Amino acid sequence: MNYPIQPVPSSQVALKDNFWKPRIDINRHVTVPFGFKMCEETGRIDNFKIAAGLKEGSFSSVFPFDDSDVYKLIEGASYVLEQEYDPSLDMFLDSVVFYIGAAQEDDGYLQTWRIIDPGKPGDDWWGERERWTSLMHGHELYNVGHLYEAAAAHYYATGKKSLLDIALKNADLVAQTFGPDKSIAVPGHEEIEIGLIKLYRITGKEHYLELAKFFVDQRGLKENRELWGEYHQDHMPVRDQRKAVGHAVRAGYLYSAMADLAAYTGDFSYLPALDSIWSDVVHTKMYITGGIGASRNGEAFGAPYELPNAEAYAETCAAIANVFWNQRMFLLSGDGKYYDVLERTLYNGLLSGVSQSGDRFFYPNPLYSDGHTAFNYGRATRQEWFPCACCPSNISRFMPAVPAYIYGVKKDTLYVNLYATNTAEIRTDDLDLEIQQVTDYPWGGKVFLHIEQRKRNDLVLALRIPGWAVNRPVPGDLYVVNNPVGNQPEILVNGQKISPDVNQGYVFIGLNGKKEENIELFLPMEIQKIRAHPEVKENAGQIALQRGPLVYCFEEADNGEIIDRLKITAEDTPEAVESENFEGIQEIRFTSGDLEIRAIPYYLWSNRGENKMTVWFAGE
Ligand code: FUB
Ligand code: ZN
Repeated sequence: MNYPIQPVPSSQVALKDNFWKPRIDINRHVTVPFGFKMCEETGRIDNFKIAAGLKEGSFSSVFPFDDSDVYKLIEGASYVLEQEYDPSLDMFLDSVVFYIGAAQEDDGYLQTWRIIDPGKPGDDWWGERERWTSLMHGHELYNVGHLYEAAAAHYYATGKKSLLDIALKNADLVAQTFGPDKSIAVPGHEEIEIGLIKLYRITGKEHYLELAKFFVDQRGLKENRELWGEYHQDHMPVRDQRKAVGHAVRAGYLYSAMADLAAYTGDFSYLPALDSIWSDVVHTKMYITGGIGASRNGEAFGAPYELPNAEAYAETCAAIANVFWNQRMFLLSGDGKYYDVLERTLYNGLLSGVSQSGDRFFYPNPLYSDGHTAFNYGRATRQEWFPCACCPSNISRFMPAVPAYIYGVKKDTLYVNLYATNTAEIRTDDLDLEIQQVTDYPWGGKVFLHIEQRKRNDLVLALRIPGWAVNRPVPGDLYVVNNPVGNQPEILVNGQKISPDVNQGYVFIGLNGKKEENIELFLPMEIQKIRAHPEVKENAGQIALQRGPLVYCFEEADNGEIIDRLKITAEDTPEAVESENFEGIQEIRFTSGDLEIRAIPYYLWSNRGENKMTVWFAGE
């Protein structure tokens, strides 16, 4: 069993665009090396050396999940290697993998804080002296989930089994420990499930898949254990859950694992829960930026329509989890509504998590800042690192994976899900072709596609028509367009205009075996004024500006003190203009009274230090 739609892996997609490629290059040259440097400086790598007995010392960092940052960086570095080999990075990874292997106990156990000092316990984080007795907060299973994901990436990138063998040995220990006739427990932070499924995909060994299923199915079963409640999505069996609750990253990883289980086991009984939770999020709990997990209280989902702007949490990791989940929902269903959410999150609330320079980060991603309140763990702007460094390390592994979100394949159908200049090789049992995309998306809406079939097959090209291009910014009514644009998407096939019939967000174009085909897509790029559902009280009487997939915001650096007094009338006509401050960026300008107001894409904000900012402002 597998997902009916397969993503085309990054290794087959060569990005050549001016938007993602420079950012992926910065991730390669800055974010990944910087992350490893911070892991060295903060003792995260030393923890493995100390656990191995290769260095004197005590566990030197703050949280029990600090090992996971090293694993996430290895995952990111592996994708970097896969895209372009770098012998020095390969050797560096070998050295880190050596320390990880040296730290691993003989039976496969791996958790530096406990190996270094099993007497450390005492508070909530560290838990009890014995292994596996502090699963609620100790992150023993969370950490190794990231180890498994890193091992899979490292194996695919290098062909080496060094990290994979460490991961498998650990996973076998976990499988000997947990299960129906063994320890009945669940991880306090979901993540191991996704990792185990990756190990299953590599090895074909069913017990990894079964263990992932056990951990997911065990949640909320009160007959067997004391439940941990909503924060951990452990309040009722997962199939009965209908609302998004609790810690948003935990939830996003759980929902991703449920989608994986449906795909790989054929157990579709997870789907009613997934469908209903997804609607709950998208219709009532998601920011216009795609950010989720609005509440600072527990980094968690709030009540429906509880979407504060200044206090928004919208953690970068939760945006990443939202993308993971929505891609899986698309791969299961072929429905473009999932890509509408994915694209919104990707270009806005996820990309905002990393600075243009690649070495400054947001943990929360608010939609308003007064320029002073220290919303970002001690500062009112981006920070270079956090004691809890989950977001920077997550960004480092996410960015190089972006090319894998562009295409999907199902038998003779090629889905084009995201638009960016690239060349991709598609080789499956049914298809053998090269596709070229040329576009300046997200700044312009024209996309040129050239397809060259090496083996002439019937081919169906599924072109995604983003919801925003037909005045539907999100599935549902949480956000609507105040000034619906008249222009509709247009498509030309070999110069002939066709009438696009949009089905589940796609136009399906049958291409009957011609060697070469040219397709042109025109998406209307008018500026849209977006209004929130009336139940989002904070946004009453306000609008946000969007152009293409990008949500815009106003910064003090461009507009001075008037940020809190901005207003746009129905007659004001904002225009997209080349920015003078950010190269290659289209900003939005309009005149209010005698003032010229400027908006920049939300993801770019706070690249100029502490600064007032707002997404929503008075208007119609
Ligand atoms: O608990 C591990 C990670 O730290 C979570 O995913 C983040 O939300 C942060 O709390
Ligand atoms: Zn995070």
